[in-house]
Amino acid sequence: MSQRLTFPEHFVWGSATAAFQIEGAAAEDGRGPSIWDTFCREEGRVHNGDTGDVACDHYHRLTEDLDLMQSLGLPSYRFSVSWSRVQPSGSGPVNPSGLDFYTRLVDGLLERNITPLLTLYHWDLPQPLQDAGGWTNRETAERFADYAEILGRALGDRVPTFTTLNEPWCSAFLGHASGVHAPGFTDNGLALKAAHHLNLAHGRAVSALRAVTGPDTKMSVTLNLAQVYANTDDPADLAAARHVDAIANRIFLDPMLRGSYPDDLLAGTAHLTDWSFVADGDLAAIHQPLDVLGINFYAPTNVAAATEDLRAQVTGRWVNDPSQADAGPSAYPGTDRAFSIPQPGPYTDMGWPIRPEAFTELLVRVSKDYPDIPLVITENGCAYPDVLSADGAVHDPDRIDYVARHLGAVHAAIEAGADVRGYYLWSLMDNFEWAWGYSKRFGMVHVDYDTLVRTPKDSALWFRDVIATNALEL
Ligand code: IFM
Repeated sequence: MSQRLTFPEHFVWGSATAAFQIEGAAAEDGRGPSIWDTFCREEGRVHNGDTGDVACDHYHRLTEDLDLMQSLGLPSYRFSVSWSRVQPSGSGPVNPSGLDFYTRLVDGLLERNITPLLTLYHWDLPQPLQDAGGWTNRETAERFADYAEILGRALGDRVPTFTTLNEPWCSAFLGHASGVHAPGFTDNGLALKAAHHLNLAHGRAVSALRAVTGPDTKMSVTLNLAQVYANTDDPADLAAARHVDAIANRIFLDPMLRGSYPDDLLAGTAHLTDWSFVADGDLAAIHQPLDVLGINFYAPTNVAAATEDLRAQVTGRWVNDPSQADAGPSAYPGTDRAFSIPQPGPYTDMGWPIRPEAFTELLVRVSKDYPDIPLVITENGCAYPDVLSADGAVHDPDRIDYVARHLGAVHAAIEAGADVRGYYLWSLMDNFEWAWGYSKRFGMVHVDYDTLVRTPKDSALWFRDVIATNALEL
C-alpha cells in the first residue's frame, strides 16, 4: 500500500555538483592546473583516459544551466569552487576572471530564487601546492585558510552557507592510501597525515570565514560517512568494523565536533604513524563551532576480520571504495586485517548495494553520538546507464526508485529524532565520475557528451514534484 510522507516545513531541497566534474574550460581565463588535471594525464589512472578539459562545459553554459535549475524547481544548489580558477597557484594573487565566474554563478542563482550552498574544496588541489607536498604538507592548511578568506570576502554577503571540505576521507585515503584518486599515492602513514592536515584546514578555514562574514553566515563540512556493519558477531569481525568506523568516520567527526582523536584510532594506527604531525593547539583549531553537518550517503559497508580463509575466498572490494580494483591496496590504513564483504544486490551501476535502511541507521546514530548539530544530506543518488530514448526522453525508473526509497529513509530518521534539515540529490547532471571518467551517469539531467545537450530525465521531473509538494508517495 502506498503512503504519503510529508517533510518538515522549511526542509531544503536541492541538487549538487562539483567544479572539476562539470565546468570544463580547464585552461581558460587564467585557471591553473589542479591535481586532477595531472592525474587524468597519467596512464591508466582514469577510465578511457577521460579528462576534465570540457566536462559538461558548464563554464560556458552557465546561463543555460541556471535556467535549467530554475525550470526544475530547485530551491537550492550546491556547487564547489575551483581553487585553481580563483587562485591559480594555490597562493598569492587572485585571478579576477575566476572569481568573476563564481560571482556570476551566485548572482544568477539569487536572481532565480535559488539558494547557493558553496563548497570550498571538492578534491581539486592546485598543482603547485601538490608540488610542495599537498595535503601532507602542513602549510597547505594555511593556504586553504587564505583561499577561504578570499571567497568569504567576495561572496560572504550573498552565500548563506559555506562548506569547507567535501568528503575529506576521499582526499586523504583514496588519494594517499589506495591511490585511486589524485595524487595517487599508496602510503598509509602519509594518508593519516593528510587526514590531519585536512582537519586542520577545515578548522582554519572556518575561523578565516567567520572573521570576514556576518554572524548569520553558516559554516559546515561535508563528510561521506560510512554505515559499517560487522559481518558476524564474532569479536574479530566486530573489532574490524570498529576500526573501519574510526578510519572512515570518527577520524573527522571527533576532532571537528569534539576536539579530540579517538583513542582506538590512535592505537589502531600506531604501527603506521606516531601522529607527531599533530601539533599543540591543532585540536582546538580544528574544533570550531559548526552550524550544519553535511552528510553524503550512497551505500553501507560490511566488514569481516581477514582470516587466511577469507583472504583466499574474498575478491570483494575494499570497504567503501568504489573506484578501486579488486584486492588493491586498502583505503583503510590498519585494515590490512579486515575485508569488505560483498553484499547482496540489487546494485546500482557502480556495483554499490541498495540498502536505504542503512541510511536511516546512520542518520540516527550520528544524531545520537553528535547531538545538537543539524544535519543536511549534501549528496545522495545513484548511477545507471541511462540512454536517450526514441521518444526524446530519458526513462530512469531505477533512479526514481532509489531516490524515493532513500528519501523514505531520511523521513524515517527524522521521525526517529534525527534533525535533518535538507536533501541535495547527486547530481544535477551527468558528469565526470573521477576514476570512472564519463562512464557512470549520476545526473537527473542527461548530458550528451558529443553535443553537450542537456535533457532532464524522468527522475528530474519526478523530483520537481516532490519539491513542489514537499512530500513523497512511497
Ligand atoms: O561523484 C561523486 C562526488 O564527487 C563525491 N561523492 C560521491 C559522488 C559519486 O561517486
